[in-house]
Amino acid sequence: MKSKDPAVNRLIKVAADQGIETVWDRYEQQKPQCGFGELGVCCRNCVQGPCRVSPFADGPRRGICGADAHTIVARNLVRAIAAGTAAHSGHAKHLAHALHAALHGKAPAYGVRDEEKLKALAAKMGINTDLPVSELAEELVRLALGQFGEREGPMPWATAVMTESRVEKLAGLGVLPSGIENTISEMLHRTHLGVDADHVNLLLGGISCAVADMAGSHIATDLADIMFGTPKPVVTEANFGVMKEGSVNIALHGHNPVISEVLVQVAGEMEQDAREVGAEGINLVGVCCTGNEVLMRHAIPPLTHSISQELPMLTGALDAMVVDYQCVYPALASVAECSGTPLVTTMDMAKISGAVHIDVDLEQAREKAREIISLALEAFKKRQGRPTTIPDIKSKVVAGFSVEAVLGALAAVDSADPLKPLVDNIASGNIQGVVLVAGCNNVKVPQDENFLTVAKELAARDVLLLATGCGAGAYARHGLLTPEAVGQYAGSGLKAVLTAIGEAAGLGGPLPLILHLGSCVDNSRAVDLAVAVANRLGVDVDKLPVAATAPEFKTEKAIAIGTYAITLGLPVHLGLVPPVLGSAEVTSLLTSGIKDILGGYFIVEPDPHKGARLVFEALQERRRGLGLPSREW
Ligand code: BF8
Ligand code: SF4
Repeated sequence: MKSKDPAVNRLIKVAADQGIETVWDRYEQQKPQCGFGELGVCCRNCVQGPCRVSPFADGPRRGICGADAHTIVARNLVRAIAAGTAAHSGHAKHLAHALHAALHGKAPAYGVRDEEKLKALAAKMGINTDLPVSELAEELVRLALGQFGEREGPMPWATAVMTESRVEKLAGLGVLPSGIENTISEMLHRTHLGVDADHVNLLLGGISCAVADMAGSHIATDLADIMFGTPKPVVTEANFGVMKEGSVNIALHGHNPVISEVLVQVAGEMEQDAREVGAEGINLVGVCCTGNEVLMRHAIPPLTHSISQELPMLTGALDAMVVDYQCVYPALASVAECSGTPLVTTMDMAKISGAVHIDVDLEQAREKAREIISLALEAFKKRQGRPTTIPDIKSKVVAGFSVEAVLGALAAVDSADPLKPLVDNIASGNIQGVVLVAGCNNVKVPQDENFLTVAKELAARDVLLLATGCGAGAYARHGLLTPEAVGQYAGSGLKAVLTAIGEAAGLGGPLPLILHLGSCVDNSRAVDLAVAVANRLGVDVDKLPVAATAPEFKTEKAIAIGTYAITLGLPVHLGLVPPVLGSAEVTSLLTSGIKDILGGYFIVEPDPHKGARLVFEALQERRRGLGLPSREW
């Protein structure tokens, strides 16, 4: 089985019937995958290599320069964290540049849309909030851009978002980053041939880089909220059934809302143009994290996620796939060629050969968006009279749970102390703990299977679930982001709490079973919630019954996020084995030794039932530590 999503399976069959290759075919072609790579013991960091260290006694124990398995595994891991950090923080920097350009009259499509968030954030960062909005925004952007290069002293976007005791702990370990890009650069330096050859020291460097990743992700969330609005609960539908044969269907894919926000605005203005080509209208749909961004702020329906991204074109009804960057498979260009759907790349740093490239620069963003949508209108005209295959499968979705929205709902129960209902219910055991389900789909796992299993196991045991990224997308497509799913899957305690909060907040029923916090940079929202609860209780995050799981993770970004989560003190379950087993020392440090240092640690368990159980037991250990009643699995 390739996917648990019936719509995806139907389109995989269409691909097979048409002889179009997909990610699942290419995975088969790659088998057997290289065992050295899987263990993390392959090094290509210089041209004397590639070297690989053998896990067997009779094979080579060191690379040509003498690097041992521990060094090679740690170097590879740390490079992955650095790459993930570069991706999240590059995304943040684009937002900062867009806001900066807007403030200087050079990006007319952009500006400050959420003054309240701007003021709240400025206050958190120690900026005088009496300034007029434009000056306040200017100060904040300057501070944000100042997080990237080398700076004196720690970064406020790292220290202001953690508990004080965590800041002290990380300062004591010497792992507070001195600037996001400075830290990324240092990790590339340290992993060059002949620099850092102490795996513990390398991993500490990786932890510092992961803190930089958290800061970069946080900047991305904060600036997107300020520029485009802080999400509030929205209701829509997900999966292929949201495509409309008679409309101009445009998929927005990638990560950065800088491009997609303008497309949303301009599409709204071009409805009449669509009718003139015989369409009922323009139907925007989302893929991956750009899809999450526009879902959270504009209720744009999420279509599909991660490994199934090639399939929308096979419906014969997609009129453009517009991509920005990250997690965009190059394979889309070949499918576009077969299906005739325009694939449009929009950023000069992320082109795909075979795609149409229209650079959506800040100065002319609206004009460029118009050009892109016009391409889709042309494609719509051309496809008239051709058959389409749109799987008629869709689920209701309730999304849009920013921290502000969550606190807003809780405030309906206790306006003086919004966190009290949450904390009280955790203490009583109605809620056994809180688990963030994050990360990607991975072709090595039947799509969504681990996500579904982990959520059902934990919800039945009264664990409150939060989701981001393609994990949230999986839950959207399977109907778990709904109040209806509460009746079906929640344990009695969780059900009572979600119902009481939902009713107090005027929703006329429970909150959804799982709260969709947003894209992967929006894991920063989960950090804020955990830190708020920790501060409310006067303990550090590593004492809370809070954990994370990435049951189908794939990317370097996911590795960076997992590492910052353990750095904050969370147990983090991984549903695939990361490439570290080639070093017993690195493996044992990440899964147990580090617990004594940070409180957080990785739990690696590919079986999702067992993974859920281990996460639940980690929550129970924390509950016992706080003197709260605990439960057996
Ligand atoms: O940033 S969950 S496959 S789309 S990396 Fe990518 Fe993974 Fe999806 Fe979003 Ni996150
Ligand atoms: Fe081999 Fe060392 Fe070069 Fe890596 S850095 S490829 S282990 S010689």
